[in-house]
Amino acid sequence: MGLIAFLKEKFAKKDKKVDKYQEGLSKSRKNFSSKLNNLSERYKTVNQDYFDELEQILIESDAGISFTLDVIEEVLNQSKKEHITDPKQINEILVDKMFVGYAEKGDIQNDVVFRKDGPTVLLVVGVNGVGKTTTIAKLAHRYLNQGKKVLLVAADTFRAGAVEQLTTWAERLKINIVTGKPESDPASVAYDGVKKAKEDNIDLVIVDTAGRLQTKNNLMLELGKIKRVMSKEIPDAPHETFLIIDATTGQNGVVQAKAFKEVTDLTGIVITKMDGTSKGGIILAIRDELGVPVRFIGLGEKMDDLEEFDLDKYLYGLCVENN
Ligand SMILES: Nc1nc2c(ncn2[C@@H]2O[C@H](COP(=O)(O)OP(=O)(O)OP(=O)(O)O)[C@@H](O)[C@H]2O)c(=O)[nH]1
Ligand SMILES: [Mg+2]
Repeated sequence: MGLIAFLKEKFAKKDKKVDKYQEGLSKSRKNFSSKLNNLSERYKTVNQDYFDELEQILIESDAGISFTLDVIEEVLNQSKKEHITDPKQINEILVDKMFVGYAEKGDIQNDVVFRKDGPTVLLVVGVNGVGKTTTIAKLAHRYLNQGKKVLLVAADTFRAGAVEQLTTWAERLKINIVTGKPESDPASVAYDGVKKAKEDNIDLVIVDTAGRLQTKNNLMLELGKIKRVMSKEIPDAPHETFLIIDATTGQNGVVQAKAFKEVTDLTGIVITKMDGTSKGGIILAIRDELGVPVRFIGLGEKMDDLEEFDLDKYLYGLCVENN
């Protein structure tokens, strides 16, 4: 059984979670899956033009040149080997290869990996406006629901309003927050945060950072300093570093991801605003370039609009029309 048939069977009985995915991915699906279907209807058998168009569809979905070329080559090879010329079958092979293309690039992991003793520290990084603070609130909400003690740390001391924004979320979530004075050193706030987390027996400390665009060198220095001071209180902190990428920024998101990966050890990616893009292939491009697992995706502005990234649901949402 091909992957499309498998996914249809798996998700035929709609549960709420799948629906949320499907709803959030509807713009991307319209763009990708309808083009795919349209293509297979225009051709009786596949030829080079067919593969060129297929390639174009993937690139237009922001799956990235390198991922696209690899996947198309795989499809081409399999179709030759098995003498497959039916466009519908080719499209099925394509989805199989997209699955493998993501899966083989590295680990698959969603939830924060909690330490057995002492607080787990999660550092959240990303450029301006991508959704860091909102994602932090969503993650706090998720882990509070799982019975964890969560502390927020507003190490974004750069932008006026940033501290208030996180404080408002902390109030809504009814949890504590550690803040510093405006323009104070982000590292000193981060230090105060992990210190308090130890004192209060916190399970998860989430550290918000400034999204200002800076040179690679400055970014490296700032993140390096934050890490250094935190690890004075909690060895190996941060245990997780999530990079937040805005799906609507397209290939620019890939450029950001590469830049951050060069200056810091990322353990996960969160792709936000998936609900606002028709180019959901961005997840494939980022995975291809970084190998880091996409841990969660943002599907809206509300506290519970965060879902674990699930490759099956994602491909079903992207590739299967009328689901
Ligand atoms: N539709 C949608 N909007 C989102 C999502 N995540 C965040 N947003 C919105 O994006 C905007 C920016 O979010 P913030 O959380 O303030 O982004 P930030 O990265 O903290 O921004 P800076 O602190 O200025 O760098 C807000 O209006 C959020 O509501 C999402 O998954 N979907
Ligand atoms: Mg922010």
